[in-house]
Amino acid sequence: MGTLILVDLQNDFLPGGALAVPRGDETVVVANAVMACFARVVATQDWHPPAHGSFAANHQGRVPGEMIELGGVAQVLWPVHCVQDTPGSAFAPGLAAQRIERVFVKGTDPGVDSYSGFFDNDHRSATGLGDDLRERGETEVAVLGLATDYCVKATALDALRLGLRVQLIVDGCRAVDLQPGDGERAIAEMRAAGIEIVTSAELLAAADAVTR
Ligand code: VGL
Ligand code: ZN
Repeated sequence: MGTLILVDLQNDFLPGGALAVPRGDETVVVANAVMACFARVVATQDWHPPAHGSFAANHQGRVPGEMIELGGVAQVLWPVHCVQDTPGSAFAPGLAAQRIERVFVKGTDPGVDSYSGFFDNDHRSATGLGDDLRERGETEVAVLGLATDYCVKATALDALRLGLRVQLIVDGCRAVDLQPGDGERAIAEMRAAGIEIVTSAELLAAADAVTR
């Protein structure tokens, strides 16, 4: 049955939030629906200190969307978002968060960003998610959440690199699309890497067939 990884289903990524992902709110109902198809549900949470280096506001004269270098890697500058212990970093309203067994925070080091739920962007420090899955002998994960072209993609690709079988629940994801088509290109990249692209309807139909 595998582990479902919910990526960054947080207020600041929903319409009206600080880093709003278009139609990001539509992922919540999909997340809730597919939880029952998995043995275990875990989540990642973007969890930045106020002084985080990915915030344009922390670099004089810079605006969101510009590129800098942070922690030795190329970095898009973002609006201030998902600051630790603020309403913007809380899980989305309506998410069945009581079904989440463990939460892995990321982006806590002000000197480097972390799109992946497994490692910082410089791949030097880990969140604990990889160890958690390995200790449990997990071999299969499914990923959904926000945003397709950043944290979902990075999380799914890292899971694959760790040797896991990875499904992307595509209707449970939405993209930032800084450039039109970024989300579609991210999905193509994941598919080409060996990630299985599935829909929630397919998962639910398969689960139904097993219990019938
Ligand atoms: C994300 C940009 C900055 C994401 C997080 O969750 O995809 N994107 N921080
Ligand atoms: Zn962030």
